[in-house]
Order: sequence, then structure tokens, then C-alpha cells
Amino acid sequence: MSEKEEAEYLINIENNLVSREKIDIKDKNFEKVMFLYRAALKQLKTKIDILQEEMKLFSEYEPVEYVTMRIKKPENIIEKLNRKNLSLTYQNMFDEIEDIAGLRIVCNFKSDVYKLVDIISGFQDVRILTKKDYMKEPKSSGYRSYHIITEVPVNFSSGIMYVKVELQIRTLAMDFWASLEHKLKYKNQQISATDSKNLVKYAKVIDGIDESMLKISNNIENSNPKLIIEAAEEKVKAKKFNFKL
Ligand code: 0O2
Repeated sequence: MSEKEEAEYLINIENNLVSREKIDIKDKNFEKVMFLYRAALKQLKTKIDILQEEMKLFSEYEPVEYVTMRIKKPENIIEKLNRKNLSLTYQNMFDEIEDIAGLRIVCNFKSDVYKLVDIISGFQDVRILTKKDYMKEPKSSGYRSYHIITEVPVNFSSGIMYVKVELQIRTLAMDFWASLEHKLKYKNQQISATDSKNLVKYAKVIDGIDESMLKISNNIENSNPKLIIEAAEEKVKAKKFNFKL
């Protein structure tokens, strides 16, 4: 397919929907838009499922504890547009709200997070728009995670459309903190300054535990000759796993 033919085969979300129109969450158009995000989420989830199975089968490497996904509730989309001081148009929804479809991968160790970021960044068909490393630079709330904004190709009857999906990759420990903080504070500004400070403090404590667990895991690997050889082989193969049939 030539570049021109390929471009024509891509469906542009803005040209196909009422982009400048005001959002009406009870309208058929809103339902259609949400269908696009649900479809993209399914596509990405399938890719992650396949990756997980491949790693388990070919490398006996199982970094992922669990994967969750969600579509943002319509009222939360409106709330986020308001929070960002944006008018409630479809255009703003497509362009400015990057986590309408969200997939979260929860891993065992910090090193697993970076390994997965590397592998997913190498997916040929998934576009990587931005990466935010809140593990290296935690938010002032104490929040730690790795975020990737992707655009996932979805095949429809008239062509391919790239739809945004936010991927959050974090450790079990980070997920524990983020889930509780989300309930206790994130959407609740009434929390006291002392409680807020304590949440930041506990995020650091949990991060210390995450580091210690990684050290133990590394110690075990380093004391096992079979694992040392595998690790050396893996370094040579860079980020690729042992894909031998
Ligand atoms: P919900 O309820 O989880 O859907 P930006 O446009 O980059 O300025 P944006 O899109 O908020 O801002 O990006 P960011 O900061 O990367 O946050 C995206 C999502 O990460 C949030 O979505 C939360 O899910 C999560 N998150 C970010 N900061 C925190 C935090 O301090 N605590 C917790 N628990 N989660 C956080 P939503 O839509 O804000 O919320």
C-alpha cells in the first residue's frame, strides 16, 4: 500500500464525528465515541495478554501480577474538562482527555515496570505519544507510576482508526498506595494538611519497601548460577526474550 493509499485508509476521528459540537452524554454520538474507546481498550488488552503468555511460555518470566482496565465514566469526562477549563466539545474530549480508555498493568518489581515499558515501546503498530515517569519524579501527592499515552489501531469496516489509551504501569506496592490514596484524598480536597503530609510520607516508606524487595530478588538471582547465565544471555539479546520454537 502506498503512503497515499495508507493515509486514505486511516479514519480520522475528527472528520467522522461531530467534533466541534457540544458533548451530550445522553446522545447517540456520545455512545458512538465511547464505543471507539472500548474497542481500542480491547485491542491493547489482547496485546498485553499475548505478551504475558509469550513471556511465561518462552522465558518463564512472569512480571505481571494483574491487569485491569476501565472506561472513564461520562460524568468524570465532563468533570475533567471542567477541571482543565475547557469547553465541553468532542474536539476537546479527543484532544485533551488522554485517559478515557485506561489500562493498568501491576507488576512485581520496579525493574519489571521498566522492562515492560521497553517492550511495549517496541510494539510496531502502537503509537507512543508521551511517557511520564512518576517513579523517577513522583507527583507532589507522593503518587508513583509509569504512564504511557498510546494510540492503538482499531480496524473498522471502512478503515483503521487510531484511538488513545492511557497505560499505567506500576508495582504492587505503588498500586496499594495509589488505590487507597485515590479513595482517601485524590478526589476529596477536604483532607487535612497533616493527613496529606502523612500520605506523602507513607508513599516514601512504601517506596523504600519496594526497593528492598527488589534487592532481595536481585540477591536471589545473583546466587543462582542458572539465573546468572540467563541474565547474561538476556543482556546480549537486549530487550528481546528467548523466542525459540
Ligand atoms: P481517575 O479518577 O483515576 O480517572 P495532564 O493532562 O497530564 O496535566 P492528567 O491527564 O490528569 O493531567 O495526567 P496525569 O497527571 O498523568 O494523571 C492521569 C491519571 O493518573 C489520573 O486520572 C489518575 O488515575 C492517576 N493519578 C494522577 N495523579 C494521581 C495521584 O496523585 N493519586 C492517585 N491516586 N492517582 C493519580 P484522573 O482522571 O485524574 O482520575
